[in-house]
Amino acid sequence: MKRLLLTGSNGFVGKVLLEYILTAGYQVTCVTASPVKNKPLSFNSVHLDIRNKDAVGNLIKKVKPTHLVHLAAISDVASSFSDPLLTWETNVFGTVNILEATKHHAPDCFSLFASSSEVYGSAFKSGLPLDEESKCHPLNPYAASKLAAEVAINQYLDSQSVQGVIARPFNHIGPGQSPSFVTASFAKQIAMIEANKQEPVIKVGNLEASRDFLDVHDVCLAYIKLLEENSSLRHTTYNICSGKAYKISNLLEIMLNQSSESIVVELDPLRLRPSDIPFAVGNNTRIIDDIGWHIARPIEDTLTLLLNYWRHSTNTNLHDFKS
Ligand code: A2R
Ligand code: GDD
Repeated sequence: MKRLLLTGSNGFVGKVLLEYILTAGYQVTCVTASPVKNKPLSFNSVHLDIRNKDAVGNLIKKVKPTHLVHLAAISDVASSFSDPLLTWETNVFGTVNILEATKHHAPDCFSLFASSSEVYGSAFKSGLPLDEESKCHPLNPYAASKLAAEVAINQYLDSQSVQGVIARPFNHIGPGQSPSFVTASFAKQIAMIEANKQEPVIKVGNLEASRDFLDVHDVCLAYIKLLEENSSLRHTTYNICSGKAYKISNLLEIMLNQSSESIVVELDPLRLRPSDIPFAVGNNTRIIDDIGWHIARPIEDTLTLLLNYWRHSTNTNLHDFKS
């Protein structure tokens, strides 16, 4: 029986990935930071703090996973600036706790570690799509902590017999993402305007930046493929990206065109960042060549789904996220 431990299962990606993991036939144990209210029947759920070495060790000793996906993290740049210590403790020491426990209690386990395209940082200033060999120059505590975690992971993979792979996903979006991220923010505001809950003015930050956007489902399908085809992987680090640059102003235009409201676009200086990477696009040759992953969902379709999700949420007051 394939036993999979999933950390961060309550997060944006975790909720989507869990469905794919269950469909793929794994017996799943989810790790959440806070207790789960309604105990599910289809998987086990445990709440613990990954910074707690003993709790992580005891869980891995008990479950003895054959596969592990480590998503739990402080995952946004703003939080990493406001609480860098928590970011480093969670993203680096939390990951080391998992590596240590796996090494001792589940030596045959194959682990997938979610890193981030943010690790490339100022290397993006080359203006070229970056591949996995590009030198990383992180520009914020989140990115630096993820790169430090990668250094630790690589050391365990190279010399301590731990088995695994590092994924570097680029911007992934979809329903369920916090509106602190750009496309969810735009979708929420348009939905609020349509529901007469916001004046017809959409507040935006830097519209000139370009990013490599992916549907969260395509990222999760890459994770599943990396897990399932782990014995044929030729590398330890994989970009998950489209290779295409999407300008933020173009995404906004696509979304505004889907609304019948007449909406004014207003620059909100608070949404501008002290330093913003103008162009962040990845090279996906490695993951295509090695496991044949490809993008199945055009980003335009994801934007439509996102907008409809926020229209539904706004009308039913399902969410109290701030934009
Ligand atoms: O704050 P919660 O209860 O929602 O839990 C978050 C969980 N988490 C932790 N779990 C256990 N012990 C901790 N000390 C701890 N700190 C945070 O990680 C949350 O459910 C999850 C992360 O979910 P999101 O913030 O929604 O991130 P997302 O977008 O799902 O990204 C998944 C991964 C992250 O490692 C990113 O850095 C990477 O993909 O790119
Ligand atoms: N959040 C936000 N809100 N960003 C805006 C806005 C706005 O109203 N208007 C323009 N932007 C611009 C930002 O300045 C940035 O250039 C771009 O939109 C994308 O911003 P985010 O969606 O916040 O994502 P990010 O690129 O900073 O980082 C995200 O993606 C990385 C790669 O997946 C984060 O999710 C990282 O944690 C992740 O690693």
